[in-house]
Amino acid sequence: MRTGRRNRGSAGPAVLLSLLLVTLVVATVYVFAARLFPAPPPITQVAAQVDHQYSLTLYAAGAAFVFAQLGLAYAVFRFRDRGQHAHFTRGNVVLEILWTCLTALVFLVLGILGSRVWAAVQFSPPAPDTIQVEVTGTQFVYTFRYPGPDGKFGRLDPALVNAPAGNPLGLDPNDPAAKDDIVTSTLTVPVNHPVELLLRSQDVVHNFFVRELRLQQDAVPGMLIPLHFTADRTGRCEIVCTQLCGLGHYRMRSFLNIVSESAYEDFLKQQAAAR
Ligand SMILES: [Cu+2]
Repeated sequence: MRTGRRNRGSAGPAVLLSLLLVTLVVATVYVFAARLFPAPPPITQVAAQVDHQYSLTLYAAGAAFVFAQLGLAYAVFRFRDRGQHAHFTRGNVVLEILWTCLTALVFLVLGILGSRVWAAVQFSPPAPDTIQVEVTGTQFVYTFRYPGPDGKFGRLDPALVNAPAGNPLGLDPNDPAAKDDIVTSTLTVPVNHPVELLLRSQDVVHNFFVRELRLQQDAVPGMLIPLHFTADRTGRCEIVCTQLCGLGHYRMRSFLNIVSESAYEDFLKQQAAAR
């Protein structure tokens, strides 16, 4: 009878694999705990709520990840081949039900908490004194339009779009409401003042993303998508496009300047004078 040492598996591979798993867990936890790639500080109340929600999700998912991977490392080592007979198990129904319900519960709670933050952006109407700015994505630039002193956006005609001639949006010169519209290549807004962006696209799907706002929204051709925020500090943030919108996608970016109320008024006057 061939039994004993010759059939017994070596402990080496099991030990190595367990150690590899433990090392990966430690390295992953370190990357997050040491904040190696921190996000810039949030500049709106909603952004701070998003961060809080993100931390909750990260802690819940992180705990599950650590337990699952350490459990795996333990199982690999503990149940390695020692020449014993393999065991067949049909599992444990009670345990299966328990951890399925537990996982569902974690998902539900995180989902319900997160939906409140999401709804604060998507479902709440902007305040009455909100400043509206239209944001147009075009391969591969952003163009911003302010309605001007009349508070009305003028008519756009796709047939009139001519960026080299200084009319990137196709403003209709025959529409009186279009006469005072201000078109810029960067976005300037006042601090502590609600702003509503109206996102549109001239060609393909783009995505408006500002890390400091924790806001990311697709701009879809044929749709006007509103997005509102109130920045609580002045500064300059990068606006990027996060949809792979073509070969020049990598250079599609602009800036969001958050300035004081008086600097904002000056900005509007300057732009109006430059028209
Ligand atoms: Cu784009």
